[in-house]
Amino acid sequence: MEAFTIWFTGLSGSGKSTLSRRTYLEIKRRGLKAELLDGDIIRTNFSQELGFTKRERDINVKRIGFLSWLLNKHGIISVVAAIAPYEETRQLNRKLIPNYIEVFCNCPLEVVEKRDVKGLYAKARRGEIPNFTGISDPYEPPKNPEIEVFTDKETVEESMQKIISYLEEKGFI
Ligand code: GGZ
Repeated sequence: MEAFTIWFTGLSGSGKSTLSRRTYLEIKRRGLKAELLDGDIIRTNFSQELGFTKRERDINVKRIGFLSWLLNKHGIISVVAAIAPYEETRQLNRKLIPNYIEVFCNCPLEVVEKRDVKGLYAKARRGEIPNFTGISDPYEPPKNPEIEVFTDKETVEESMQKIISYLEEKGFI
C-alpha cells in the first residue's frame, strides 16, 4: 500500500472541509496513517504571514504540497483541503507528488454565495475582503481532476461514495 495525497480544491464553501474530514476519518477507520491539512489550520499555524495575493497563495499551496510530499515519503497519507485556485501551481504539486489525487469540489458561485455560511461572500461584495476567490480573484477549474463531485447536486454520502470507490478501485485503501 503506497501513501498518497488527496487534494480537495474548490471555492470557499464548496464542501472541501466536510468531504476532506469525512475522507480522513474513513481512511483512519481502516487503520491507515493519515494527516488532515485544512487550509484554515495551515494558515493559522504554518502560513501565518501569508495573505491572498497570487504570490502568497502560490507559496501557501506549494508549502502544503511539499509537506504532503514529506508525509507521503514516510508512508503517511495526506488529505488536503485548500482552494489552490491556480492550475499551474496545482500542476507543480502533481509533478512533485508521486500519488497525487485531485478532487474538484464543483459548486457554482451563485450557490456558495447564496449559502454564505461564514458571511465572507457578503463581506467580499462590500469590498471588505480583497482578493476574494470567485468575487475579486480568479478560480481556475481543474482540467484533469481524478474525481469531480458536484456538491450542489449530490448529497455528502453520494460524493463520499465516489471518492471512496475511486480510492478502493485504484488500490489506495
Ligand atoms: C479566499 C479567503 C480569503 C480570500 C480569507 N479568498 O471558507 P473558508 O474561508 O473557511 O476557507 C477560505 C480560506 C482559504 O484559504 P486557502 O489556504 O484554502 O486558500 S489558498 O489555497 O488559495 O491559499 C476562506 C478564507 O481562507 N479566506 N480570505 N481573500 N478565501
